[in-house]
Amino acid sequence: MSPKHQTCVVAAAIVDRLDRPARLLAARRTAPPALAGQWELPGGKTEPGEAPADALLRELREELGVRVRLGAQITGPLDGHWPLASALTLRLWWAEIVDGEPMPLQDHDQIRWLEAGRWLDVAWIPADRTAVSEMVRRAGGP
Ligand code: 9L3
Ligand code: MG
Repeated sequence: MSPKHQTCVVAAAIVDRLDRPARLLAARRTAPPALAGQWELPGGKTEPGEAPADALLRELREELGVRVRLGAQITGPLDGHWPLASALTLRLWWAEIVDGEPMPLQDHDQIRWLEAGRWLDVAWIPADRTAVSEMVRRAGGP
């Protein structure tokens, strides 16, 4: 299957403010068993025919009950995507909440705002940890 037809997983690094991020939102998964208890940047799979950014807005509405504004994409090493443990790849965007208070409505049992300097303090899913480490590294760079 060409990448064009592959299911894409999309997720958001929701921060308190896009122009000067300090706090980052982490969400703890309840399923599947292999990932339950691990923390992620919230998001999910695109549906057939759905644009990635639209899928992300839908997922964040469903999972957390918030409406967000997307910022820049956070590019990973695979054509801009981040590797996942499965055959899937992950696309990430910065995001800022414009409406609603985030709540774990489905797929998560806890959410947590991580303060500046503490973005690696939770047990991230390995793929997400790689991305968050790189985000921290880039923020500290020029
Ligand atoms: N996944 C990894 N990191 C993330 C997200 C949102 C998803 N930040 C992985 C976990 C699942 C797959 O992608 O194996 C599909 O995610 P979902 O649709 O179950 O949220
Ligand atoms: Mg999800």
